[in-house]
Amino acid sequence: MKVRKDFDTMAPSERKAYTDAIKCLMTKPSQLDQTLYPAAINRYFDYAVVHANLTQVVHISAFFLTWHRYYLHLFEQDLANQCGYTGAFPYWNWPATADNLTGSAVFDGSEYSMSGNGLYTNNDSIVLSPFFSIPHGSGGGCVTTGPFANMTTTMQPVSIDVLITGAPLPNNTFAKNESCLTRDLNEYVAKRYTNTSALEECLETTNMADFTTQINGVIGSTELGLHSGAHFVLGSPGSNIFVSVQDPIWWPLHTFLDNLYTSWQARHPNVSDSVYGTLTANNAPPSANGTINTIEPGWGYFDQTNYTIGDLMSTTSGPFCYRYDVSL
Ligand SMILES: [Cu+2]
Repeated sequence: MKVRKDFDTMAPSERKAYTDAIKCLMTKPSQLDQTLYPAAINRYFDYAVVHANLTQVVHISAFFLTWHRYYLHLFEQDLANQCGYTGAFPYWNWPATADNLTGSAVFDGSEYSMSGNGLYTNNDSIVLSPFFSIPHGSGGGCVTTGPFANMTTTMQPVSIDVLITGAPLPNNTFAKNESCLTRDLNEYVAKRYTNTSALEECLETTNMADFTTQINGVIGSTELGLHSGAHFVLGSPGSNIFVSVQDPIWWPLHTFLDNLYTSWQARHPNVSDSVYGTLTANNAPPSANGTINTIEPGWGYFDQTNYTIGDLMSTTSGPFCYRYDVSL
C-alpha cells in the first residue's frame, strides 16, 4: 500500500523529485483540442482545463470529495506513467504551516519547496462579497523563487458568481491569456481559517452536512471554511475555484483535504459513506440529491470509467490502495 506523506517531513531530495515530476508533466504535449482549449499548453494544463470545465458540477455538490479523490489518484498515476515518479504523493499540512507560511518547507522558496511567495505588490484589501473583505497577503506578484519560478499560466480567474448562479462559463475561459504564476501568501487567512482548532472542530462533526459546511463554509456568507480558507491563503490564481489547478500547490492542498476526508471517515465509521449535496454546484440550476449510486461525471479524457460515488469512498478498495502517514 502506498503511503502519502507530509511535504514538510519529506527529505529535500524526495520533495525535489516530486516537483521535478510535475515540471516533467509540463513538458508533455496537451491531448486536448487546441481550437477549443488554447489554454491547454501542455499535459499539466490539461488537468487545469478539465477541472475548470467540470467546476460547476464537482464543487459545492455531492461529487466534491470523491471526484477530487479520484482526480488526485489520476494525477499521481500520471506522474508515475509519464515521468517515472514513484515517490510519495505529498500533502500540504495547512495548520502546521499556518503560523509561518514563508518559513515552511512548502513555501520557503528554496529548490526543495513548492516555490515561495509572489513579489510584493500592494496592500489593498481583497473584496470577496459586498459584505466580506479580507486583508491582502504579503505578495501578490510573480513567483520568482523555487521550482516553479517564472512559470507561465494561461487562464484568468472566473467570477465566483458563475458558480453561485449556474451561468455558463465565459467564452474566454479557455483562451490563452499568458501571465506569470502569481501568489499572495496570506498569514491572516491561514491563522484564522486553517488553524489546528478549526481542523479539530471539522473532524469532530458527526454528519456529512456539518463536515461539508466546515470545509467549504457557506458560499456568499462572511466565513470561509477550512478548504476554501486554504485556497485563499494562496491568493490568485490559487484562490479561484475554476482555475486554481494552474498553481502546482493545488495538488498538495487537495491531498491534505483528502487526508481530512479520510480521517473524518475513520473517526465516524457509522456515517463514513454519507453523501451530501446535489448534482450541481450550489444547486444552481436545481438538481437531484446525489447518492452512493450516482455516477461520477468523469474526469475528461483522463478517465471516463462509470464509477459511482460509492465506488470511490474507501482509499483501500476499488481503484485505490493508499493511506496517509498520519491520520488527523
Ligand atoms: Cu476543485
